[in-house]
Amino acid sequence: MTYIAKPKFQHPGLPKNDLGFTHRDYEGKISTLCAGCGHDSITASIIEACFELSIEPHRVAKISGIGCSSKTPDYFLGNSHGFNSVHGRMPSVLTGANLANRDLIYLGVSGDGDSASIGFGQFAHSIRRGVNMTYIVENNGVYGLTKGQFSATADRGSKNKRGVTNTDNAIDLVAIALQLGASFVARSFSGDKTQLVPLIAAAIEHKGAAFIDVISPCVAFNNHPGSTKSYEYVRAHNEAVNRLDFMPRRDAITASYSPGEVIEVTQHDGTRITLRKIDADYDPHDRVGAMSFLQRHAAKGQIVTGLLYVDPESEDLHSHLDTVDTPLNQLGEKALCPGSAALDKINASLR
Ligand SMILES: Cc1ncc(C[n+]2csc(CCOP(=O)(O)OP(=O)(O)O)c2C)c(N)n1
Ligand code: SF4
Ligand SMILES: [Mg+2]
Repeated sequence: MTYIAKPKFQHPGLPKNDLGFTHRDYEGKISTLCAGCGHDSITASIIEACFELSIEPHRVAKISGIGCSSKTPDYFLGNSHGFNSVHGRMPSVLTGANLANRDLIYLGVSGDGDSASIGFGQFAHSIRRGVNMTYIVENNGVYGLTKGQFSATADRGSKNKRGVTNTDNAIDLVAIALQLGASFVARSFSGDKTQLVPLIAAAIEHKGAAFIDVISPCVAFNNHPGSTKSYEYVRAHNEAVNRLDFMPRRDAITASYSPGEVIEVTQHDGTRITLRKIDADYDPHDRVGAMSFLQRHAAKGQIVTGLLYVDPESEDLHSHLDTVDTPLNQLGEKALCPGSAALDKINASLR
C-alpha cells in the first residue's frame, strides 16, 4: 500500500493535554483520500476526542475492514495497535482481540458497505454480544473504494451520479443497533465536529457496545442532487435531538443550563454526559421510544442526529461470560494449562 509519512516537526506553542501530548501525537500518516471526503473530517474528530481524553495511544487498538473508510485508521493514532482486516470482518477480529486483551481501548472503523452489506452478520453479532468497543460506520451510501455502487444504506429513490434510481430499501444501522441491544447508539454528520467529538469521547468511555453512524459524504461518487448522503442534503435535513457535553472523570462540572433543558448521564466509570435537549420530548433512556422516533422522522425524510440511546447501567461481553480480569497474554502457564486432572474432570462432566 502507498502511504505518505507526516513530517515530525511541530510548533513549540501547540497546546498539550494532561499527558503532555499535542494533537500531532494523535495523528497518523497523510491521508490519500479525495480532498473534501467526509471520512477525513471523522479522522480529525477521532484525533480531537483522543487528545481531549488524554488517551495513551499505545492503549488503543484500531481495527477496520476494507474500503476508503477502513483505510482511515492509518491517518490517526500512528502509535497505536492497528489491524486492517478483510472486507466485513472487522467485528469478529475486534471481538477476538477484545476477549484476549480486555485492557485495550477498541476502536472499530468501518464503512456502510463493510458493515451493512458483506459484514452485516458480523456487525449484528458483535452488537448483540455487547463487545466493549466504539464502532464507527463512516456512512456515504456507496462503495467509494470500488467507484460508487449503491450500498445497502442508500435510500430507496435516491439517485447515483449517472442518474440511476436505487429501487432497494435501505438498511438503517442505527435502527438495527437499537433493536440488537447496543447500549450506546448515536448518529452524527462528518461536517458537524461540535456534535461528533463529544459523541466519540463518550462512546470511548462507555462500557459495552457503543455504535455511531456518521453520515460522511463521498465527494467523488455521491455528492450530487438526487443523493440523500450529500453535504447539501444532510445539512438541509439534519434534525439534532440533543447537543452533548462530555465531562471526563477528573473534570469539575462547569456547564450550567436551566433545569428541564438538561439530562445528565453518569456512566460506569464516573464520566458524565450532559445533554442539552433540543427536542423537548426526547428521552435517550427509552430504547423503544428511540426506535419509533427514528422511524417517524425517517418517514418525513429527516435525518435524526445526536445521542439517541444510552444505558448507564450497561454491561459488556466480559461480564456476560464472566471472564478473568487479567488479559490472556498476562496469564502464566499454570493458569492457562491447569493440568490433566482438571481436563479429566471436564471430560467426565460431559459424558
Ligand atoms: C471479500 C471482498 N469482496 C469485495 C471486495 C471489494 N470491495 C472493496 S471495498 C468495497 C466496498 C467498500 O464500501 P464501504 O465499506 O462503504 O467503504 P467506502 O469506500 O465507501 O468508505 C468492496 C465491495 C473486497 N475487497 N473483498
Ligand atoms: S472515493 Fe469517495 S469515499 Fe473514497 S476517498 Fe474519494 S470521496 Fe472519500
Ligand atoms: Mg461507503
